[in-house]
Amino acid sequence: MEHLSITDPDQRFFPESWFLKGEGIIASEKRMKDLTGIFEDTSAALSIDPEILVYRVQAHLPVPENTLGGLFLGTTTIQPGRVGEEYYMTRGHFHSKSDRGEYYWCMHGTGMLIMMSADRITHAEKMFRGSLHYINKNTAHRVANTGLVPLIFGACWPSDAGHDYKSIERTGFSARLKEKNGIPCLIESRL
Ligand code: PAN
Ligand code: ZN
Repeated sequence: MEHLSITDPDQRFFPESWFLKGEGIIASEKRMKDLTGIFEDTSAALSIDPEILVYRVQAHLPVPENTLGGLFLGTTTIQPGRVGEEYYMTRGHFHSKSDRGEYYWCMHGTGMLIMMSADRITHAEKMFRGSLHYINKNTAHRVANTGLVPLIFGACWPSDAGHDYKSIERTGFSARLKEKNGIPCLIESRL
């Protein structure tokens, strides 16, 4: 970068779709076949086309993973849908460096941010266009789309946080978000 230079940004997003474009932006997708074991109702999960898209993530990673002092920014789009009584949702994770927090903010649709502390206390915050969420350190987090349209949210997290999916694969969250009588409710998990 030259002294006194004025340049265009290397990245941008499109406010209508929140699509990110530019240098250093990566994308990933999770289809039903990638989410084995995430939903409680395994026979309902098996009855859904394994190629169905559940969510897509785009992220801007300006520095290498594990860099201390940098930030990453992502957008996640979760399709509407259900597996049995559960809504389409992200896998959920703790951060590998468990004392790293994160911000989420909702840009489109409605959903629920489900958070679980290290001592397995689980609660949820409602997500809607304009909702802002601070995820504390040592807190597992996942998002469910409770609405009928795609849920789009942004995320910003430290570049040295990392993602620990194994703990959730092993022991899950202590509660699941299920639709009961048309209403999303947190229900104690079966072990
Ligand atoms: C988010 C999540 C994203 C997808 O960017 O990674 O919503 O969820 P899973 O990673 O649980 O599949 C974030 O929390 N980053 O730290
Ligand atoms: Zn995270």
